[in-house]
Amino acid sequence: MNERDTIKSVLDTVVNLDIDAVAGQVSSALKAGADPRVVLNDGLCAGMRSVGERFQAGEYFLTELLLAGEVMKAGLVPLEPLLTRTDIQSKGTVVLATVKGDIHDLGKNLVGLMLNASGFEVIDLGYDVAPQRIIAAVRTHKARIVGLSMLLTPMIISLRSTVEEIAKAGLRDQVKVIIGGACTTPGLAKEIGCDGHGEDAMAAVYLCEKFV
Ligand code: B1M
Repeated sequence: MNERDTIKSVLDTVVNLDIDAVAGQVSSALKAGADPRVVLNDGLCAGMRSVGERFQAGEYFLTELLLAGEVMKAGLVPLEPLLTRTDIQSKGTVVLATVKGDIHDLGKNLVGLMLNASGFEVIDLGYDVAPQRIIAAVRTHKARIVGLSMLLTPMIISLRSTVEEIAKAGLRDQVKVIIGGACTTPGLAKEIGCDGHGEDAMAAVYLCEKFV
């Protein structure tokens, strides 16, 4: 199989929810010479988008969404060491969280992984995170950037109130706030007073590099 076919196999494995095969398919793609970031974006992430489309079409249900999350995690195992670098000086601290009310964390975790690989200290607060925890972490770690992830349209309220709380705490001049995740847009970022929007994990890294 050529490189492209192996990446397509990774995508298919995710869509078929084949948790036993996914790590092997990722390794085959890497052995065929594929760039780890391409395996991630065009294989694992594209597969997850396809799972989401099936869920929306009523072909997949919550059980399949849960399993897809586990398949993604299993597929990341051979990729993670290739996406992580430890030999660079810190570029500053980023506090990362999925907003209150939202438990999707795979995309946020990828953003954290890529930021870390690019030399940022990442304080990952996890998912369903209340604004006050974010504010406390910014103060404790003297963070320069807050990264907020959000995948559920109803949680735009939560995203907006997190940005407002950061401002009320008097930290808005101290930190840049960036957002990302399915259903966020550059327009939304502007509307709620953020400094930027990342389409994917690499875009988040480029934004953070711009800010430091
Ligand atoms: Co849910 N879910 N889910 N889900 N889920 C979506 C988001 C959905 C679009 C599916 C669909 O209907 N097509 C839909 C949301 C619709 C909407 O509101 N617009 C949805 C729904 C409805 C739900 C529930 C409400 C279902 C239910 O209970 N009936 C429920 C909500 C629970 C809650 O949060 N309160 C729910 C639950 C779940 C699971 C827990 C089962 C599971 C998550 C497991 C986990 O995260 N640990 C899950 C999954 C897996 C999905 C889909 C299929 C895949 C998400 C994912 O992990 N993608 C998703 C469909 C979709 O997104 N199209 C869906 C892979 C990941 C790497 O990509 O997160 O987009 P993503 O991150 C990308 C970019 O967005 C970006 O970079 C990442 C890498 O490129 N990015 C950032 C993300 N954060 C960023 C931050 C940045 C910058 C970039 O800066 C800070």
